[in-house]
Amino acid sequence: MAEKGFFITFEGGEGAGKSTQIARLERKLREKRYDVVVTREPGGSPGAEAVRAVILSGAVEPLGTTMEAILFAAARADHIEQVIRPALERGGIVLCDRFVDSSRVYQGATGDVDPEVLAELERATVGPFMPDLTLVFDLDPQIGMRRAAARRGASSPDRFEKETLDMQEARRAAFLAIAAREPERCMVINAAHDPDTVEDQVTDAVFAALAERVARTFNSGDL
Ligand code: T5A
Repeated sequence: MAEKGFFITFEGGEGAGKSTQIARLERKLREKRYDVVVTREPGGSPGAEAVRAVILSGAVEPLGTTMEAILFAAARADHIEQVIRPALERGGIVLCDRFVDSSRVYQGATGDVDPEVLAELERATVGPFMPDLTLVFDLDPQIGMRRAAARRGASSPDRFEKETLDMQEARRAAFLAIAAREPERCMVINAAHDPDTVEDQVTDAVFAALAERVARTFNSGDL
């Protein structure tokens, strides 16, 4: 979308290693003097973080998945306006842990929210702010849930971590389906490898996409 900045999202199931790789990529980009903004969903702005606490506590669950989808979308609208849009407009690189594909998968594919409602929410909130690159972290959910449980320690699982293995398998398939449908935006990362090997895949994908952006901008005469 934003021809000035560059918007990268990280998607996938629970415990796939997104946060770990975002921290590594942030370091690498800063070393190269890029203006980097690291953020996450749900959350990322004060208003959206307040919504995050309510959703992940499970307090909204009894109101149904459509209400959850509306709240995720409301949080996203605030996050875009407060954090993502300003960073992209000044030419920064935004690294966002989850974004609209998580709504498509968690609330749509496995949440039974009417696809037309989801599409309308997406149109009203995301609009032109679709990511330039989405890295889909693909991992066997059994491994992901084990990793998430190890990281969580004694604290209790959140609203979505509690769900069944079948549900997590369906989400894995739904993320892969998005990647297959939108290959120009999405790149699948094999998240089963050790962190250094995953980092190599992420680095290659991101720097190739950045180089492609520079080449396109140069060819268009905007430089
Ligand atoms: N949600 C979100 C929706 O339903 N709809 C939406 O629209 C949005 C935006 C958010 C929840 O909200 C839902 C989806 C989620 O369920 P969250 O707390 O933000 O929840 O959690 P997640 O995004 O799911 O992130 P996690 O923290 O569970 O996983 P990460 O970030 O993918 O994994 P990470 O890096 O924290 O790693 C987990 C553990 O594994 C280790 C790490 O050290 C850590 O201990 N690890 C590895 N171990 C072995 N090999 C590797 N390669 C490893 N990489 C990391």
